[in-house]
Amino acid sequence: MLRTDWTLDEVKAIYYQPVLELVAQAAEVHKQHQATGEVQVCTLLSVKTGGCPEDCAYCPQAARYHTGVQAHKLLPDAEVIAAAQRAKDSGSTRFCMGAAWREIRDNRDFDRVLGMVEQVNELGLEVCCTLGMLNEYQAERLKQAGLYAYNHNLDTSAEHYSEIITTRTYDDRLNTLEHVRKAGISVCSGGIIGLGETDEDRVAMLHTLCTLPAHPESVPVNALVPVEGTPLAEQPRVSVWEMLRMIATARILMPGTMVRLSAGRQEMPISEQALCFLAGANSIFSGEKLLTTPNPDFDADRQMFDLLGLKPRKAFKDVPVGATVLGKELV
Ligand code: SAM
Ligand code: DTB
Ligand code: SF4
Repeated sequence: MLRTDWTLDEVKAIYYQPVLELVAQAAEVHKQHQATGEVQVCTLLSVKTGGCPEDCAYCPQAARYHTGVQAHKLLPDAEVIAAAQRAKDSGSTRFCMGAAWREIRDNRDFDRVLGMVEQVNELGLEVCCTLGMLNEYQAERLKQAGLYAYNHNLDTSAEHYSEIITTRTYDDRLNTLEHVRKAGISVCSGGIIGLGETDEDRVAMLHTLCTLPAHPESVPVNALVPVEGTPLAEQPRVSVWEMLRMIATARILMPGTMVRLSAGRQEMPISEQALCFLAGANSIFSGEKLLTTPNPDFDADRQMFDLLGLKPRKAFKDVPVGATVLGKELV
């Protein structure tokens, strides 16, 4: 039922349908496999900002671009836990800590992040981290500390990757995902559109995601937030039709996965976001900042939920029907 043997032609046939047909098909799959009407509210916190040695062309945190992002070292534990508690009190059920690292290193900072993971987990939140590349042993330590999910995006297609990032390879990315999977941590991996890639690149990225040995439990779809000072600052904003194509195709290919409408909501009217939920998105990031860029706050999102009759989704529900994931009960 959850297919990992999709061919590229099959993915193309889905993706290139007239957009409303595609959305209608995705809405059908969404209804069959997911609790429509529920959207998970997640919150991000940049626990270590800026000064990153990588050259990701979209990223305001790369040291080599001058973006005006206020860099800071790893935040004190108390500050992070207080932010997690505030997120929980505002209705968030997943808390993702991001660090502008190329990779995890076995040092004091990593030990401190492990302590943060433990404490956020104790709050009853799905705790997620995005800390760059990691090895098997580091993934194991995160798992032991209580990490629920790890985010590591493919970002774009293998073909387009070197146009966007030269300081690491697509295979590095895939290896990290393998280590996360092997440690029994829930995999969160998706991409960004609006980087100057073609539709073929978008199709290829979706194909890579849905033919991994197991579907990621979570696939974030980000629209590029163009940031001044980065090489992609002048990229035109992506349209809702492009977001819909990505979200709907992801939903059809990976019916059991949480598809997350991620970066790019700040400029999206509620009507456009509603279409994304119809097409299969069932999660948002809420709170006035993503990692470094503005995002709708909890109040704005609460109003949107009221208007659309959406319910916030409970924690620990991203278990594909018909599969045992992380040893949890099937829903
Ligand atoms: N440094 C780690 C890494 O790259 O894996 C973790 C943090 S990094 C900022 C997490 C993800 O944020 C990136 O993989 C990318 O998909 C997304 N991202 C960063 N800047 C973005 C932007 N301007 N617009 C949309 N998404 C962005
Ligand atoms: C993801 O796919 N999107 C989030 C989360 N995973 C880490 C990050 C979006 C960052 C947008 C740019 C910024 O705020 O710095
Ligand atoms: Fe560094 Fe991550 Fe930004 Fe790339 S996306 S520059 S690795 S913080």
